[in-house]
Amino acid sequence: MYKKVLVAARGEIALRVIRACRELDIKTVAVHSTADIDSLHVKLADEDVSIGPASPSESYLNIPRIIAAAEITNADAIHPGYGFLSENSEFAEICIKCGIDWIGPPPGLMKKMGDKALARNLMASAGLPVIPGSNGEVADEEEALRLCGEVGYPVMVKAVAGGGGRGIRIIRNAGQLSENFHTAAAEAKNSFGHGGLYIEKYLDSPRHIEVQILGDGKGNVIHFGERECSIQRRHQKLMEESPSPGIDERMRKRLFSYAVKGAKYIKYGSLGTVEFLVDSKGDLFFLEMNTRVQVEHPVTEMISKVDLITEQIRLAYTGNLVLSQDDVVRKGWAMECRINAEDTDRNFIPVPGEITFFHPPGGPGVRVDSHLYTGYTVPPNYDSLLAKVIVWGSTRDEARKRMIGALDECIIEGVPTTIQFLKTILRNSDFAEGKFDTTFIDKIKAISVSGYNVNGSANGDRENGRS
Ligand code: MV4
Repeated sequence: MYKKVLVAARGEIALRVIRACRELDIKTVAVHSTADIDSLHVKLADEDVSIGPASPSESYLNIPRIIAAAEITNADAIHPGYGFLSENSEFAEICIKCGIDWIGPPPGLMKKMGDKALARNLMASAGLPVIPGSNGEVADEEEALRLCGEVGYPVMVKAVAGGGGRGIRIIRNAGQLSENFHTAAAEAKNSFGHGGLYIEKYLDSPRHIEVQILGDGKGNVIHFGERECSIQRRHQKLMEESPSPGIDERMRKRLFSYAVKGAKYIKYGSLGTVEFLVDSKGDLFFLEMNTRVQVEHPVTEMISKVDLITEQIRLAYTGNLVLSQDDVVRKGWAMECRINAEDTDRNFIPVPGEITFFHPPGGPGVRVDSHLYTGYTVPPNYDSLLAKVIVWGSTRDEARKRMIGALDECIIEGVPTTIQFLKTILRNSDFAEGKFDTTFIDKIKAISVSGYNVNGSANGDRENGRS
């Protein structure tokens, strides 16, 4: 097994990888910017290397500095976590060329799946249903106009190099297409370095459901079930759960079959997630494939009792899948809430600052993945995720109620958090009945803004677990 792994990540996911390495008796190297010198992942790693100033481009996105840290600490492998360089195929290639193992998919596959238009074509070739739209990148506005005429409005114009909601627009008519096509291309070029666009029929009010897979890169792939991810605000997932309350067993089996089929077709290696949209008619379509571990992976770990990060590291080292599909037994219901340092009274603006008091929830079926500690200062330079609370219950309602209790217990003082907003969602009757899709947050915000009080007193609620 590896002797030493460099964790090229920060925050809670860096801690998560360090914990998996610790249980595999692997020494860990943390890299950190000067803004993260007091971070928990630095404290818990066996070694740490300061790689530069707070700015991501000079630290967590800086390939030479991360490679240098791996070389001076003699790390055998790099785990990228999520975010930053985790889906950067050039970084993966450089690691491998420098003789450092990449704990992730082969760079060529990362590159292919990072081209969202190519990913669509590959999955269509594998026999997966894809959303009607362009066959690859559209050449110019004329081709886009013709295609939209064929597909029918509304359509979604998406950036080939985008993903996760970045660089997408809903276009409702030809006039809007002319206005938006060139700005969308320019924005994509500016954001992703590539201005290519592709087109898909816009699916109204879909559910966003993803399937966790693990492949050995030789054509063997297993899945760990689905995750319901429709509770999103501006393409940022707020809550995830498994199983999905919105599909039946037949649909579930189809999702698994397509996800495994697609991953086998491209000979996928490592952890991966195949994302689908399920429309109101119950048709499912491939959306995109993520070539990294996801924020929401603990939901799958809670229902399958599999340590996905450990399996990913084992697979990177041995090249073989230890688990068979029959080894994956999913039981009960799991839910995850992402707690962010955001002010819901001010349009969810991120608010960094000192955590003056932190008390995580606990008890049966409650897991907290967080890098917080009392006295820690949340820097302004990175994402606003403070903690993930994940619960398990034998039924969905048991999980939902356990989550409400866990959020009630969770005390985070010093910065505003989204805890109360999350509880509003959990208490909503449509949510409680599993009746929601990707438009839910827009609907609930309309409801909650009217009767919702961020101080939590309006509904007799407790702000941050304090009365
Ligand atoms: C779509 C869609 C409907 N039709 N594509 C793409 C990135 C992912 N985060 C969400 N994406 C979507 N792609 C087509 N052809 C609906 C979504 C979508 C969504 C779109 C807008 C606002 C919120 C959303 C939440 C989940 C899914």
